[in-house]
Amino acid sequence: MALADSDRLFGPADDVPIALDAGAWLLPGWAAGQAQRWVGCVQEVLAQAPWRTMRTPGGLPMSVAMSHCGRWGWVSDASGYAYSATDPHSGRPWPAMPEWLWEQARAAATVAGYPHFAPDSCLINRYVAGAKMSLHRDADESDTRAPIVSISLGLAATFLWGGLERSDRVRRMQLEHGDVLVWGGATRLAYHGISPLKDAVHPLLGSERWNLTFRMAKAPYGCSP
Ligand code: MD3
Ligand code: FE
Repeated sequence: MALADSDRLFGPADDVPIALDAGAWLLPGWAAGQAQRWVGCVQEVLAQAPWRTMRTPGGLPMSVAMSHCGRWGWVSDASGYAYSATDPHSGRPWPAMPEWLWEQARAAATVAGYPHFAPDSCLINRYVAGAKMSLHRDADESDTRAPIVSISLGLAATFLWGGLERSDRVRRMQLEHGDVLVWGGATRLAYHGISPLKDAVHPLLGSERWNLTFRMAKAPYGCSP
């Protein structure tokens, strides 16, 4: 999010989460210092599961390209949305989640007050100019007591943040390179989306924005490591 350093009570390197709402926390720029390593991990995954665009159940191609790692990958096709243990493109299991990614997601969740976060799914989204994500809820996970941890890399985007009803007022906020957000509690089932990405150039990712979302797709929250 666009916070000037002078607006921060603590420097960006501190593990001090900012409360956005009940259960929702922002760690501004938390991933920026090791962005190279995040990118390297994503590239490792992409070598096994390349970017692809899926179709909505209605048959429209999505503008966001996706890949996955971890045990479960989110898939969308004519039969609906589901978590799948295999990549429909290769027929093989999804690439394993690099251990470093798992640890980072877990550390971010712990800082935000969710110490039992043990993600079994990581969705990787790629936005190019014009790509967007319409207002939706993430409700395909089996235990929504677990938060979702999201990491933004590359170009900044306008995040649309609504309420529990589709008709609720929508707030806008900028998600910047390195921002980490933890969505739990009452916000876990809030409507949200991304405005069409503006054309620009980022030093690390060029004309792209990547977003990683770590989830507990199937595991119950609270009894894991
Ligand atoms: C708020 N991705 O993949 S990340 C998605 O930037 C998704 O690619 C967006 O929405 C992106 O489902 C937004 C931030 C995010 C993720 C999950 C949430 C915000 C959330 C779940 C509940 C509330
Ligand atoms: Fe979402």
